[in-house]
Amino acid sequence: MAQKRALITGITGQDGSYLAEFLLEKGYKVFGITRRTSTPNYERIKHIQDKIELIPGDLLDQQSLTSAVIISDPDEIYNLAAQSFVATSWSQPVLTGEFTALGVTRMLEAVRQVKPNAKFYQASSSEMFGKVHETPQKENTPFHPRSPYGVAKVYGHWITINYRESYNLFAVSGILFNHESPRRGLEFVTRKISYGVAKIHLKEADHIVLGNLDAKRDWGFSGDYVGAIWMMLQQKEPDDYVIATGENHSVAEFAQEAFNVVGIKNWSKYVKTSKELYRPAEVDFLIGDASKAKKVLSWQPKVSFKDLVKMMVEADIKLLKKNSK
Ligand code: NAP
Ligand code: G4F
Repeated sequence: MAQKRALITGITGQDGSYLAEFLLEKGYKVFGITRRTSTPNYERIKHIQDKIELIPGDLLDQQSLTSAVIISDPDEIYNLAAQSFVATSWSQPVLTGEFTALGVTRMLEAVRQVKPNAKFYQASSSEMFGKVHETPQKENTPFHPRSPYGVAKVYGHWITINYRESYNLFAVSGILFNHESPRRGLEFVTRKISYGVAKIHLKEADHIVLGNLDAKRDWGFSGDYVGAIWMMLQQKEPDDYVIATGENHSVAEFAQEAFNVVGIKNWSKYVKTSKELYRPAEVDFLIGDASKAKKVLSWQPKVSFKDLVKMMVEADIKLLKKNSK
């Protein structure tokens, strides 16, 4: 059988790096789109860089996306690239719309024009549920986004379904709840906490400043979630799936568990809060129902909340020790 070919946008990001590893293990030829930066940003993929092919491109530039599809001639396309930080979407709402909403249409146009029989995955988000209309949230729960990011993701979700219905593309959307790892960006709350706790443990800092400690999220492990993404493209019929653990925890609980890893029980002594980190409109409570993915894709998460927190704190302690040498 011919070697399968995959094109990943957002390959330098958290999920892109785990997905590239996953596909290489399955024997794929992996291509990734990277945008031009003055300093290369390949930290998450440097261990596999000699095994993948990087193609320059940007979600803002139709021509580069079309060229990337021509060059890679993919069987499967994973559209993971986005302006993915919710807080930034209020300070850069137009850019967020260009990347996270219209960027999806640009990718779909490239697929439609160059390789309409390729399978296409869109990275949709539980942020689309926002001010939740039902609990737990599933595939047909109404959307009520609470940020320019969430609004852009709703557009990306529906344009994917629209291209499926208009042009008969195999285009699917994965509605993924929060997923984390030691490769998570430092601005997201879980990594901010794991990195902060590691610094406090190594006596490089004495506190962390956070925003809303009461928000609850359904946190899973990114390494588990890329398997579900791949499974969606292996189905006979295109369809959309919620991917989640079915368990949620508050930011305070995450912090408590992280301090617990380094033996600190009175965790609140080390956490300050700042109103400046509160969002103009908050998503208070997310918890997903992934029973469709369990039934159809035979997917379920492997890493528990406790193990995820431990993995992240231990990785940050190791990283800080290495950097101080
Ligand atoms: P991430 O770590 O922030 O990675 C985002 C990727 O997008 C990076 O590779 C980034 O490249 C790339 N990118 C951004 N703007 C671009 C542009 N204009 N042109 C080309 N590439 C661009 O995000 P992630 O956590 O891996 O998430 C992957 C996707 O899943 C995103 O679409 C996110 O919105 C969505 N999602 C994530 C979660 C989650 O909990 N992680 C949950 C639901 C949905 P640079 O390295 O150059 O910045
Ligand atoms: O870690 P966060 O920034 O992630 P958020 O907003 O849930 O978004 C992530 O998950 C989405 C899936 O639901 C993805 F689509 C999206 O791309 C991204 O990966 O914030 C989580 C919660 C929020 O309620 C926030 O208000 O933590 C609260 N929080 C409290 N203190 C904080 C902080 N968030 C950040 N980033 N930094 C804080 O200091």
